[in-house]
Amino acid sequence: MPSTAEKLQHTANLRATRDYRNYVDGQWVASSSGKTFENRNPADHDDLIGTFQESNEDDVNAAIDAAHKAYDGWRLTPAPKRAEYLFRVGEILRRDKEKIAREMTREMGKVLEETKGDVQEAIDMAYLAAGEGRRMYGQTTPSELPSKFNMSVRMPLGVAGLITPWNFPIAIPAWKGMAALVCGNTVVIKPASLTPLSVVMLAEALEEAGLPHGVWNVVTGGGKEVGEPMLRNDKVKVISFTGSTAVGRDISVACAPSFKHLHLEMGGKNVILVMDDADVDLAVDGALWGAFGTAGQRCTAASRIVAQAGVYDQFVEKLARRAKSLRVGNGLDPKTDMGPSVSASQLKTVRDYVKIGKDEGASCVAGGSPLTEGDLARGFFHQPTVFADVKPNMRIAQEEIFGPVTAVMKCDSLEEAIEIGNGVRYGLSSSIYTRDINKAFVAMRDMYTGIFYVNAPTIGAEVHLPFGGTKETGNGHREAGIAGLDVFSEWKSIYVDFSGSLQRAQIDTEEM
Ligand code: UN1
Repeated sequence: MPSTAEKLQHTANLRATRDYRNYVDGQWVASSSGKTFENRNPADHDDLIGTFQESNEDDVNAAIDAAHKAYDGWRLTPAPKRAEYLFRVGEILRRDKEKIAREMTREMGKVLEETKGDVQEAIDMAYLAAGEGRRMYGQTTPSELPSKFNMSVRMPLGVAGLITPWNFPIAIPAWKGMAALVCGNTVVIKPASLTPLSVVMLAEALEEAGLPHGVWNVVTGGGKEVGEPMLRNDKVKVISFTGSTAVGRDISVACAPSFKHLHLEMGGKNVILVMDDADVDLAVDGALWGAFGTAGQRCTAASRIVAQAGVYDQFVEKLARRAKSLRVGNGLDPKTDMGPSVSASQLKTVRDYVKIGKDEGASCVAGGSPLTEGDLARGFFHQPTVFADVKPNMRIAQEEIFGPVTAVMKCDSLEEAIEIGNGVRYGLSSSIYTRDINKAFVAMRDMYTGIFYVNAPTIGAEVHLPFGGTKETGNGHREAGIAGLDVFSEWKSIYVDFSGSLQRAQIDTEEM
């Protein structure tokens, strides 16, 4: 008898298991290593999605050479023309949204509604970048001298190396990729080894859109074998990485000697502040979605909540009750609220932190255990877990867990809530629930995070605003929005003197 997992996979009409290749210079090619690795469904490890190339330095260098060769042609293609390819990619992704989302749920685990959102984010980004092809504004500004014209324009950098994570397997590659391409760069992308198919599907869309060969290249494999050679290669002019702070630091060090441009988007320990005057039910809705959406595997996840004393007990009781009622299972099942952790090691991290929280003396008021009944034994499932009575200095309130665990703390005032909120080494996202507009504006001013929400959880960024964070979350850059173009371009200031004589700036100007 087929299991529920098998039945779901069957009705979803998923791709047959197969051997996937790298995409280099417009061709689907095998790695020179002759080796492959397996990609399995985190909700059902008996389900083999396919094998992918376990690439090496030679493969990476070949892809970089192809991107380098394609660069001049792409750079000199007018930006509105480049944008037309991206618009077509948006159309293709829109047509295939449901199909791509189902494959993504199978490879990453999050529920179908969320993987559809992930594809939608890639579509949004394709359209945003396509529109930008006809803008990409620089500045024109008067000169201090007569008969002289001043302006600034964006220049592309060359080959962009993208190293992307598994939690938003197509949205984040699209954030980086669409911005890189519209600016005129060519791309080599190394997808996370847990979710290579999503980036292969993105490459298929780019191929169908008719992108010139070599402009977009995909090389799958490990960080050491594929990522590191990218950092060493002088033809790569900019690296954009999303992942852990520890890996981001190593990348930063590796890029420093050659002054490679570098954009880092790293950890988060995001916080929701719930004030005494908040709509508590709304705050519970937000906390539930923020903490357990994507099984907590978002950089923006609401992994901390600070509730004011007057609503603390009520908030904890309601959140715990709602967390216990979430249905955990295969993300292809429409009845499922929350899918699995992405891998055995991610599940182990969750289990380790649950133990740490208990040992630290926090009260586990919901969840706290892995789920292994029936079909669930074939995946990496864990209960949605709520800790209460957490102290701000506990490890569960300081360290990124990247799983379905949230830590609730008590505070007496807005000032204390903000102090606790800012008291971590990360600064990606924060939010406040309050009906008092003054409190909302104080928190908006004083929370030192790159993203801030009022009466909404810490997740839910839209593609046309800058995305990124402060402190150890980032290195001062933002992606998405117009700000994302700054990572993949640099400014050229241009002065045209049409006076026919030598005019010296700062010197040949009349004193007032
Ligand atoms: C991430 O967590 O890495 O705002 C990206 C959000 C999503 C993007 C998250 N739109 O949660």
